[in-house]
Amino acid sequence: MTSKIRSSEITPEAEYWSRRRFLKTAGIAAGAWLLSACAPALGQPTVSTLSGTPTPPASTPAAGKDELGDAETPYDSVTSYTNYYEFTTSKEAVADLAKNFKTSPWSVQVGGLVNNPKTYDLDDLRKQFPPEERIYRMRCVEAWSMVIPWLGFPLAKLLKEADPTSDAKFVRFEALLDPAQMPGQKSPYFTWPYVEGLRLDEARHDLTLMATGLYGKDLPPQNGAPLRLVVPWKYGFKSIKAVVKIDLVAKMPASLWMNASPDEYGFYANVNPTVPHPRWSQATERRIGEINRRKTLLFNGYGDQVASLYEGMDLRTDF
Ligand SMILES: Nc1nc2c(c(=O)[nH]1)N[C@H]1C(S)=C(S)[C@@H](COP(=O)(O)O)O[C@H]1N2
Ligand SMILES: [Mo]
Repeated sequence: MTSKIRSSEITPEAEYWSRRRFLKTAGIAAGAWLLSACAPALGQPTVSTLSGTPTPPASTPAAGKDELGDAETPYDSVTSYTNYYEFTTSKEAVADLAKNFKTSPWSVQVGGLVNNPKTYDLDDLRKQFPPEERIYRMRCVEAWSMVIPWLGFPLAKLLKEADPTSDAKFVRFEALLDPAQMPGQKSPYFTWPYVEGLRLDEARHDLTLMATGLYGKDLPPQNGAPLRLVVPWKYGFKSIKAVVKIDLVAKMPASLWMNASPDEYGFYANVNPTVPHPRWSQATERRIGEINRRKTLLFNGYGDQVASLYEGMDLRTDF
């Protein structure tokens, strides 16, 4: 059953529900649809895959919204379309490859230029810093985006306890290195483990979250269980998954992506529609589940809260 609906006739809500139903019923075909929807080089997806006149199932709660009124991306999409190069470069294949990933026991080593270095057991960390819900937009550098309701705690709380010394200027994050569990780490194209970094003031910003869950549940492995960073005003690759080490350092750390391709991926990686990626524009994005592209917002729409961090900087050279 297909119908030729022009995209102008599809309300966002109707599209949301048909998309949701589509994902549930279409199995692997949904992955193929998403791929064409998200790869910048490929064309627009056709709407002929959508069924007409969707009716929401009564048992499903209405989707929440972020502070701009954007609807949360359905759970199925958030958890089935993920970037996680430790497993594979195929976004649709991560969830299955990661399904047996061992997330317990898990410890996180906090150290470097701090007065209180400590290795935390994840269960203790979760008890000490109870999770709060934050609905954030996630904008991948590949020009697709989602709205995700995270559970987590502000990194600032953990940093306060670690007590950085006056020499500490940056925070360096390291993900798990375990090629036996993570087959993508056999790829010689990247310098494993995955590393990311923030300036100390960015790391202390209240928006910067250490996430342990999404949609009210524990993080699934493909989304970075049991602990990942979320920095909503930066491109998604900054939000490192499966964090095992957090170090305060004096010098700007080199990330996996800076090592792989320094002209394409800078340290700051603030979402910026006026600074194109060398191979594609960043002016617009595809919100997963929507037909038409959206304009990308400076700092992913969080400018009121974070622009002051970058006063006096040239965001074109410090990209
Ligand atoms: N360890 C690790 N973290 C990672 C990645 C990765 O490959 N490995 N991919 C990044 C990229 S490119 C994006 S867009 C986000 C995606 O997060 P999500 O899959 O939970 O939406 O995770 C980021 N964190
Ligand atoms: Mo990404």
